[in-house]
Amino acid sequence: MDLSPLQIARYEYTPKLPGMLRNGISEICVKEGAETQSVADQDKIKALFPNTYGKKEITFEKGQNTSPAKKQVVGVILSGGQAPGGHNVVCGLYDALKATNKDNVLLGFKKGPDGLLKNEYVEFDDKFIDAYRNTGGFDIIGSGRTKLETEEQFNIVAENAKKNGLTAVVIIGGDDSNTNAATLAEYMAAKNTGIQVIGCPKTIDGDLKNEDIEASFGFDTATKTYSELIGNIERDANSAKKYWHFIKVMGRSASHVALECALETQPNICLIGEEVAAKKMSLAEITNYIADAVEKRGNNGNNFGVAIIPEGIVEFVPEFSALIAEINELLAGSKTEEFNALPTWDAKYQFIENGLTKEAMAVFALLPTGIQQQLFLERDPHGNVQVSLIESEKLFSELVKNELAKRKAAGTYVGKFGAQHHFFGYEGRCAFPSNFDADYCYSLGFNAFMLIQYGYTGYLSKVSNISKPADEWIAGGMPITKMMNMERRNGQDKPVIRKALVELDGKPFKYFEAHRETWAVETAFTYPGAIQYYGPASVCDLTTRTLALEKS
Ligand code: FBP
Repeated sequence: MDLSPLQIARYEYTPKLPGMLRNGISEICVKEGAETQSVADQDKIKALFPNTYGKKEITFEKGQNTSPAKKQVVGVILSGGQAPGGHNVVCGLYDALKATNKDNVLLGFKKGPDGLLKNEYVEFDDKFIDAYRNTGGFDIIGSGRTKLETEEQFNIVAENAKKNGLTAVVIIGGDDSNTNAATLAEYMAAKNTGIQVIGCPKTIDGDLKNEDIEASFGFDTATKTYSELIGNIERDANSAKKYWHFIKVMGRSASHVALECALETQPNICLIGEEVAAKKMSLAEITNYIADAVEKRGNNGNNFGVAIIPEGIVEFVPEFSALIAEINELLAGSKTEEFNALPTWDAKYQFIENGLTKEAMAVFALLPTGIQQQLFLERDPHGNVQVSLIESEKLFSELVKNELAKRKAAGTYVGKFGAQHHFFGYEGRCAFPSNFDADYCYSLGFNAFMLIQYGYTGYLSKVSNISKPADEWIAGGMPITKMMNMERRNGQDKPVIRKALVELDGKPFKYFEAHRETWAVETAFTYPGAIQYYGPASVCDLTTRTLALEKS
């Protein structure tokens, strides 16, 4: 058997398009809305994007297709981390392109931006595309994290595009990749290349969203996958009644993934990085917050529970970020070699103690030895601590264990504490896309081609009203510059798409906040189970709780 039964079944699935795109290509017309402005720093963004700034929002409608009949040769890349549904963006793009003119060509550039720079691509045909319909992963052409941002890179991309007769490039990526898409679009327009650039909003992290983009694709499937696993662990915890499970979930800095999983599974604890930052919580305060729940439950005879920890949590703890900054300084330049040459951990500890300020050392001393050593082992190519690799699930369970030992000695805690650790990230990034992601992604790709066909550039493919059934979805496009502001990056002010962190006055967080005290002490677990692809829409076509609450 070469294919799994589900794979075969998913090939047959027909993704749902927004109602207005369902009448056939000849009946899709465009309606232009108001001119746009960037979310902040309008003068600066306008000056940096003179050719693509201020363009109009557009929506598609049923009506006579009036787009020019020219042959299109489109190049597409997948950029950044995998997210379920990427293949369907390519399939939707391909189907719209071929339905418009069978001589149109779609080239898939390999391994992300590198493919455009090295001119490595495949030409898609029906057989190629059919093997990837409704499947997870980015293996169709691969992905990469090279940033497309320098003039030199743009020159190479333009040269390669010209060589292949490209009329447009589609960049499927997150906030950084789409920022680069906007810059590339501006470059192509300024040089009068005639090459259009369109972006599609991808990332499981859920942090590419704003008043126009209701959700990035992949967030739905990834969080459903993690929630299934967390629900299974909750059942196990509630069956065995002997472990506290500390579960770190991916999502980079923002805590959208953790929050969505908490809304789906009602764990005892879920930390939210943005709240930790807003309240300037210390490691001790976070530890006490978790230990309080463990103590209450343990004293009631419930020596088990589940705590969700967002990947980016430690960056939000002010004293921890200060410590990381000092460690980066301490090991700058040749000092790393000096440190590495020290023969024992004791000697290294001495070096650290001599080099850190008293405040930073006090935080460092609190950490379990394993985490202390991790901070000096895992460095990125620039010599910085890789914060996302810190095993924060182990960090907090260790700190809680130490705190509980004190409480036991003081006689306030009478329970038992045993911990298990998990990290869920890669498990969810290439899952078969949920029906929602399969439909949304296919629509984004189809829509991206309609934007190309109507001559737009520097736009993000936009499908909105997505908390409703697909026939009510609204297809269109939004100038990427509308989502941009100036931010400090590597010591320079740069125009970037504004990243969306969890809003503490938003409905998803408010709902969580209103329930978490009960969830902390009671066993209120909910078990979402596996993603369902076939069956009633009430089970199979559900959007995330985050989206449902935001739109409620
Ligand atoms: P994108 O922002 O590129 O979509 O990537 C998301 C992500 O899955 C993060 O949640 C995670 O921190 C990171 O990628 C992991 O990256 P890598 O695949 O390079 O290990």
